Amino acid sequence: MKRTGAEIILDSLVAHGVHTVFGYPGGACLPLYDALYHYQDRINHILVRHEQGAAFAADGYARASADVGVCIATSGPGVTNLVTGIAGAHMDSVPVVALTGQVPRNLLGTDGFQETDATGVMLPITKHNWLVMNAEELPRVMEEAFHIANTGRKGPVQVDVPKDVFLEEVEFDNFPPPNIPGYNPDEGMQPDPTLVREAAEVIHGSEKPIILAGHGIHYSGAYEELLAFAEKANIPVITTLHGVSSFPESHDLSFGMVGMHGNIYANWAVDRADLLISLGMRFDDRVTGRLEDFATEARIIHVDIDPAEIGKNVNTDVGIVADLKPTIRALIDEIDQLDHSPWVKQICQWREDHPSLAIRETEIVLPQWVIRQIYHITNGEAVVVTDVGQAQMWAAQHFWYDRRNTFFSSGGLGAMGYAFPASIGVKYARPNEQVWCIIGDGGFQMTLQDLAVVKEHNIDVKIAIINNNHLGMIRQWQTLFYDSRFMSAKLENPDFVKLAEAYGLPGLRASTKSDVVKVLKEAEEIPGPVVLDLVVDEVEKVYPMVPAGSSLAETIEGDEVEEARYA
Ligand SMILES: Cc1ncc(C[n+]2csc(CCOP(=O)(O)OP(=O)(O)O)c2C)c(N)n1
Repeated sequence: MKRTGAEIILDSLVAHGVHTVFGYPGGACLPLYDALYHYQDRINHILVRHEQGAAFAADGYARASADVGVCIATSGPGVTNLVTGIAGAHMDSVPVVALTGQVPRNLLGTDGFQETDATGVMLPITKHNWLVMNAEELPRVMEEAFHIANTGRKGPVQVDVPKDVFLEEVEFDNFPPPNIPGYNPDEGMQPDPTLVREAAEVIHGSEKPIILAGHGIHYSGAYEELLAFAEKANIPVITTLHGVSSFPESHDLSFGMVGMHGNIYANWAVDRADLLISLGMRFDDRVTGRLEDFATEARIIHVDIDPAEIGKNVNTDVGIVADLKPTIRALIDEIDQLDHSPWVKQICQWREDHPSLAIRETEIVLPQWVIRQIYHITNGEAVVVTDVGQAQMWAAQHFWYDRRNTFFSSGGLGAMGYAFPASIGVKYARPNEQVWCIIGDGGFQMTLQDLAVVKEHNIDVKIAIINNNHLGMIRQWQTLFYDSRFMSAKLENPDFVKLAEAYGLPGLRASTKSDVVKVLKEAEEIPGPVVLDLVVDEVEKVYPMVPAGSSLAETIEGDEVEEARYA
């Protein structure tokens, strides 16, 4: 059968169950858009208002589903606009296929109009990429693209296609199964039984163990296993930022998040543990604090799908390269029913004495209090997508996640502007769930143009701007580490309510506690997107905090000056 390059690409999307893609057209990919015209019954194309939003939305879609997210951009500025989103997906191991148009083959290398070395630009931030010089290659390349993106340690890939290759007609029968020499990720990869026995022995010898749960729990879907393992071994569970919502936070063994803004008792527990069982996490510096002083008394069992992670940042006593699900199952079989109640009690005592998540009683609207209200008003059932900065950390700390895979954030890259477009992708992946975008006034202004998108498609995303009229995290760092020399931390903001209205959306503002509760309730009742301008205290800081370069043991809880202000 004769098919054009563009048709082969779209057939591939359909074959992979992709029903929604996020993109922006341009000259080099117009033939792909022309083909899309005929696929509208099978593929829903969401026209974002900036390509960065397409990459973020594809990322959100992928994280919230078990599928690959797809974004489309044209050559030159289109592809360079994708870069931040793709870099974020790469850092956070999110499966995304970026389809990019390229100048026609005869113009390659001539500095043609809108020519960029797109595969060169994307090379370090994709798991793999291809410049497809012949439409005959497309069936193989598309299969490989989906396969590589969504297997092993997942990640973004890019397929760069010259304009005339989209148009080229070739004989096409079917998509060949991927066959990539040297790339054989074994899905459901079983752990080495000897290593599992070794790990079990180490666990049996430990008195103060901690489970550190990371992003890998979500990717492996190892929720039941994590729960059963923690309960059988009676081991406290502490998560990384990406591990949030992998273990029910109301569970007796849950002690929340570790790291730069982790709970002080969680940080102390990791600091003083004699064993860390690290599951699908990568010892990022935001987790470990000063590496030399990280968990110095602990032996380390590290399970990860990516062999490159074992021993990368910390020395490992038992390193297991495998899928978490079968590995945790094997560990459950191998260990005895254990009792670590003195250790659990000790951490509970720290929590009682140092309640990191307690919120001060104040007249003024504290941002963390607002997050808690969102939790209550949604009955804890919202899917939360956060941006980057203070609001991100408060959302991770003060919304309690009992439901699986309900917290999404730009963790590794920490890209402001992520949350709003990503929440659009999340909503397409989970149409029946309430999606809340929690974002700072700074971050919202990076990608707010997609208000047009949520209006156009009536995408029911609640946008909660935690508005402190500042780049809050910058102000916090300038206060703490630059003697309060505030440089470019204050924001002159637009009227977000009028802005919402200009886009044809409801906008609600609240600057008192009672109004916050009122507008959150109103937002819940509106069957569609809403912009909430939640005006909060301008100077509140995120605590606890491990100052950059300090160790987890040096976590600070708050400062007396702050406490005195509210006394
Ligand atoms: C694209 C990008 N630029 C700059 C930064 C550095 N940065 C981290 S947090 C932050 C302030 C965020 O301010 P806002 O979005 O208002 O959120 P807040 O911290 O006030 O909650 C900045 C500038 C970043 N993370 N991403």
